[in-house]
This record gives sequence, structure tokens and C-alpha cells, in this order.
Amino acid sequence: MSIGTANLSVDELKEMARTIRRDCLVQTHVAKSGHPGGPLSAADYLTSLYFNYVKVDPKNPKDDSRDYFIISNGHCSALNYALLSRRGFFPPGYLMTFRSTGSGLEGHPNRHKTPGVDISAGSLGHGLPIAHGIALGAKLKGSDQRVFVNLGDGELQEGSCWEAIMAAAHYRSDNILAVVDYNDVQIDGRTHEVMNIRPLDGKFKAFGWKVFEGNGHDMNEVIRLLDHAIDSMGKGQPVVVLFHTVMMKGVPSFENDHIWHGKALADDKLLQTALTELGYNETPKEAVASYGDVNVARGEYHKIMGWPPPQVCDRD
Ligand SMILES: Cc1ncc(C[n+]2csc(CCOP(=O)(O)OP(=O)(O)O)c2C)c(N)n1
Ligand SMILES: [Mg+2]
Repeated sequence: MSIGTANLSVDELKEMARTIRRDCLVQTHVAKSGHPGGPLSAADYLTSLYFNYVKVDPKNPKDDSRDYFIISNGHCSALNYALLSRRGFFPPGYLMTFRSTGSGLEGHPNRHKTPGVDISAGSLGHGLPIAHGIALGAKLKGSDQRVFVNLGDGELQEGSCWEAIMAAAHYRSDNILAVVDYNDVQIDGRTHEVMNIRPLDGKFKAFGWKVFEGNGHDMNEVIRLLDHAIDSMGKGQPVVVLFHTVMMKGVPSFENDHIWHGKALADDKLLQTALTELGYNETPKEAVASYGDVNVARGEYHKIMGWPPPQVCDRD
């Protein structure tokens, strides 16, 4: 395999986003902790972006010519890991070690432990400044690498984001594309009530960015927006797409409620409801079992990482 994109059809992207949602719900269910809400918000547009636009080589995660892909709101780690795994960086079985002792799949992504994670994240407001530093570095090297960075709307309350937004326009960093999970929900309520960030389009424009905005769940619209956004790169301005989304999208019983920002569907009954609503005809136990033996997956992963054999140290 070499550097490139997965080039999925619209139907394949829709099906992949459904798989990714299931991965996120099952990971957090097994860990009985983690953040399902943001991952399900961003699942459609990040599946499209990561599979069809970001150039990577899963067999060579540090390839010098790769695009960078940064999920700055690191609490969406379950989504980051599902995307990496389904793109081929490590076996899906390893997702079942999410947040367990000895796993590389920590609660917040660690660039030293997980192939394909370009920066460690979790402290909000750091991803965009780092992404911009990488973008400046790429220009200095004369490289045509691009930097893609996902931001939460609550995260955009951090002042450090706006310093980076100002700097990126000042330096005409046109090799950076930011995408925003504009779900109007954050950890403790509605984003516009906790600390209003609107009008986000006007703010980015005033800072000198090229702005696109639309529905982050309609796959055809997502592709149209990403096509336009990527065509706009390389023209002297940083680019952002504001994706309007719904927290926990895909599982209507749980949609649009901030309590699912950081609460797993730990109970079997809750996961059963969600799996059914996602269109899976399986029990939670069957869903978990479908990922295979966790310890086999852990061993395969250690081989990929070149680490010593794993100490078996499961939570139960
Ligand atoms: C610097 C910093 N402050 C606070 C937190 C705690 N925190 C984690 S997620 C979150 C809310 C983020 O909201 P948003 O970006 O909209 O994510 P969503 O709830 O939509 O997933 C907060 C306050 C943090 N991780 N980092
Ligand atoms: Mg949000």
C-alpha cells in the first residue's frame, strides 16, 4: 500500500459512517466510560474527510509526504480510533481495549502510542495552534503536505484557537483546512448559552479565513462542501468548513442531549436501543464478540508497534 485516499463511493461512505458509529458506541460501552456524543456528531463528515481526502499510508503512518489529520477535541478519541482502525492502521479488535490499562488507545489520543495519531490531544484549544505550526513547517520545507484539523464548537471558546486563527490568516497559511463540529452542544449545555460563539462564519471571515458552511450529516452535501473547501486551498487563505451537526446523531433516542457528551451507553439495554436504531440486528454481547479476541488483537497491535509482548491486564 502507498500514500493515498480510500476513494469510497457515497454509499460506501454512508455505510462506513454507520460502522464507525457502532465502533464508537461499542468501545465506550465496553470501557464503561468515554465520550460517545461528539464522535456521533462528527462521524459523517470526518468519515468522508478521512477516507476520501486525507492522504495517508496506514502501513507507514509517519510517511514524510502524508497529510496531517488532527482531532483537536481529543475527547472524541473513540472516533479517532475507529477511523484509524477502519482505514487500516490497526485491527478493529484492538478497539475493545479502549481506555483499558496497557492499551495504546488511551482516553485521549497519545501520539507516542497510536499509529496515525499526529498530535496528542485532549486539552482543548491546542490542536489548531499545533496544526498551524505544522502547516508553517511544511511550507518552510517546501512540502505540499496539507493539514486537516477538527475542532469542537465548545472548544472554540478557547482564546488560543483565535490566536491561531489570526496567525494562520496573517501568514497566509493556505495549506490548512479546519472543520468544525458545530453541534451547539458542549459538556454542560448549549454552546450558545454557555458562551456564545456565534456568528462563527462572520468571526472566521473577519479573521481572514475562507468559510464554507452546511449540513454535516447529508453525505452528498458533505462531499460538495469538502470538494469546494479543498479546491480553495493553496489560494492565500486558510479554509474552514462549519458543519452543522447533532450530538449523538444516528441514535434518535439519545440525539441532541448534552448528557451524552461524556457518558457511555454502559448499560446493555441502552446499547441495545442504540444498535437497533442504527439498524443492527444484534445483541450488545454479539456486537462485542464480533470484534474477536481482545488479547489476540492486543498481540497483533504490539507487533505493529514493535513493542514487547503485552501483559494481559484487562479491567475485569
Ligand atoms: C482546556 C480544557 N478545558 C476544559 C476541558 C474539559 N472539556 C472536555 S470536552 C469539553 C466540552 C467541549 O465542547 P465541544 O468542543 O463542543 O465538544 P462536544 O461536547 O460537542 O463533543 C470540556 C469543557 C478540556 N478538555 N480542556
Ligand atoms: Mg460541541
